[in-house]
Amino acid sequence: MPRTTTTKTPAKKSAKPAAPKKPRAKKAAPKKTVPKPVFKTGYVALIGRPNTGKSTLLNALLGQKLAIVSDKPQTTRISILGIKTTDKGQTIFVDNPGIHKPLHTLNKRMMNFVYSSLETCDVVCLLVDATEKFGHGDEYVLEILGRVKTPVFLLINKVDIVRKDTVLPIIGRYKDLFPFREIIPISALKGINLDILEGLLTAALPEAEKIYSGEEISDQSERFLFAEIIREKILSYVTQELPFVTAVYIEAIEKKAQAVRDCPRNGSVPPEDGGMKFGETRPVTLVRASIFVEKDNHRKIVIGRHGSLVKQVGIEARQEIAEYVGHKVYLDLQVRVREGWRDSEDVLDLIEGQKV
Ligand SMILES: Nc1nc2c(ncn2[C@@H]2O[C@H](COP(=O)(O)OP(=O)(O)OP(=O)(O)O)[C@@H](O)[C@H]2O)c(=O)[nH]1
Ligand SMILES: [Mg+2]
Repeated sequence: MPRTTTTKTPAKKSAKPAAPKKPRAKKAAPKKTVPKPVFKTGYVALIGRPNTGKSTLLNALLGQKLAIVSDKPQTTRISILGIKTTDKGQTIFVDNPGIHKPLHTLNKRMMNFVYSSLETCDVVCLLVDATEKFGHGDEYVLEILGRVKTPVFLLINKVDIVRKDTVLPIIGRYKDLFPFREIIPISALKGINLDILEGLLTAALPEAEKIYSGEEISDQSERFLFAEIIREKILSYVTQELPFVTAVYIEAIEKKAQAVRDCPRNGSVPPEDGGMKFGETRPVTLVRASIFVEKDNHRKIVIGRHGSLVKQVGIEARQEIAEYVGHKVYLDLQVRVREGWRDSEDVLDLIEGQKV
């Protein structure tokens, strides 16, 4: 790491023996003033090329899954806040879409999230992938950072899967290209050096009162989270252009009380209704969602053979949503063609509107 730590050396003792102290007149004891603990608050923008691990890092720093993750580029489309409050401060991490050259209106909007995050943050964390070669995309990112006035930390991510001797040359290259405040090799997935990162970030933030209450951890709605969970499951099964042309829109969420009426033969209540009596009610959540694709052949792929793909997506998404709400969930998924939705302001407004 290029960071150098300075340790204070104790002041040299004088060779002369100290003169005996004269007795002093008694003074009134000064009032003890307890220094107010310093509280640091601010926004930290997580930026970088697609797939460098920004969302993985957000989840690791917050200790829970807030953002979806996939091995496909451009997974994150809308910025998400992860708010971490401790007795030392409140760090508001902003997970952003990956920096790329935008071709569609969707991508221009994604890049606008990055630009506004760079304008409003107190510290920027630029994530780079230690397993990837430096290229034009990285030059483009540094060009954008050239316009930023705030301190920039370079986080060399995924060091858990590279040889140790590959990290130093990466540091050397980046050091010559940009005046980074800190350079830290990390692994978002394995939690390597994240405590060091957090300490340095808190130190770099301004002294300020908290912005969000201590209980808030994110700015995303339940509706947006459900849409993202469904999209994450789709991303894990599709390839080629499919990840880019798929969007999820939650049509409706209904919370209901359902009676426990399915009486199994042995007379005991079903396991998910444990502790309940027949006739009692349990909460259930009904989610109706549309999966948008651009063409009919996309629709066929997402549905899969005899509906197998969308069924599997449904099973996995339902399970995760049920874990989140803590009770039974019914999920209805429909795959619909919305030609050119990536350039339709109306559809994009609809999808983005789910976040609030
Ligand atoms: N081995 C390893 N893999 C990682 C690490 N961090 C992230 N990944 C993987 O890298 C892939 C991309 O991770 P994401 O967190 O979705 O990346 P992102 O930067 O948010 O991507 P976009 O949203 O597309 O910009 C996933 O397969 C992660 O599991 C890491 O520290 N080590
Ligand atoms: Mg992401």
